[in-house]
Amino acid sequence: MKLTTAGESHGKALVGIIEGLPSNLQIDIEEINYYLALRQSGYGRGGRQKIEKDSVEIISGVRNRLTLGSPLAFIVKNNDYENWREVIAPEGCDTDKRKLTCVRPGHADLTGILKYDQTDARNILERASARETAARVVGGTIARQYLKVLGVEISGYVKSVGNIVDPNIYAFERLSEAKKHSLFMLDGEREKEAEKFLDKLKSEGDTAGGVIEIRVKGLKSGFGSCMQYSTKLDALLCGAMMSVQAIKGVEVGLGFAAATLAGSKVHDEIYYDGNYFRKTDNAGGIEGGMSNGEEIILRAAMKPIPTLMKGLNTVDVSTNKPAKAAGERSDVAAVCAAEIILESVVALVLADVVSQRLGGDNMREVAKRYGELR
Ligand code: EPS
Repeated sequence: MKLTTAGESHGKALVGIIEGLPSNLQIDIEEINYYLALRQSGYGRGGRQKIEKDSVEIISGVRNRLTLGSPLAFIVKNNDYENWREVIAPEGCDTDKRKLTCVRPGHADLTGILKYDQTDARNILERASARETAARVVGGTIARQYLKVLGVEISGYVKSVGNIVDPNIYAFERLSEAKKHSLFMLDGEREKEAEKFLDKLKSEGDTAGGVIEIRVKGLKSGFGSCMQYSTKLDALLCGAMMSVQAIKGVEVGLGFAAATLAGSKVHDEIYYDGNYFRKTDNAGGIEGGMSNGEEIILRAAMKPIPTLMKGLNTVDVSTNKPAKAAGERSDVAAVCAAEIILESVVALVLADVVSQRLGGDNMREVAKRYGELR
């Protein structure tokens, strides 16, 4: 199962095509719109989110809310296009307007204009922008609906904003509460502290990142493979998480902390009571590149957003003179958006490995084959 996306940040729309969906999967459009709205939410978002009210329009592959087994195509319109038409329209526009030459450190601007032989970083940033992730949330929610039929659920929360860290460990069942919080944090006191921290950064024209934890419950053992490096489940999940804009680090289970401990404190000992089980899950549900049936635990570190209202030192590439980087409007933090996007890309990877292992042209076959697994 594969998702391809297209679309620029201020273009007409974001577009996606999902190939490899079996027939007769029930598509819940309200749920897709719910996750699209969540991706736009969260304390610290900028003015753009007041302009957009994302909702999906399915173009093909679904009839009467059931997939047909054909490619599923969809669009998410950009309301802001009306304000940008004269700057960006494919049919012809004024490319001298809204030119961006004071390239932003930390963004794709400089390397992109050199690589693609451009003089205006708008031709780069429009696609590099995290606006693209709305399409991944649509695809990810459809993948989530496929997984849910098999009893696989994905959830998560924000573990830290800047250096305000929630050290608590939560049961999977509690994680869904996070979506009701302003920063998707489960610790109310720390969340208030984080809001104040973001207010201060906003007044200074600065930005922040954070750490997001994603968990998966209900995936049976044996997804992914130890037989070829390119099919290892942890590699696929970490690669997908790193592909989300601004993600700079990922870990599985104990992750980096495992490197500081003795082996006897790290590896999850094995017991049998009719079924194999563990008393700990330091491996984060993945051993040898395969799911081991325990909860999958993933964390991602998001860097601070690279568009700063105060503008970092840079070079104006039209003159090569020192300048302040462009900063028209910006989110102060987008950790809630990242949480939803990370859940979505995890869903896409898992739906893909499940469909590779089980095949199945229709959902009845998929569910039967999954049910027969040990
Ligand atoms: C982004 C810059 C901002 C963000 C945008 C990502 O957009 P604008 O330049 O229009 O103010 O709001 O994210 C979204 C539009 C979105 O929907 O997530 C960037 O440079 O990456």
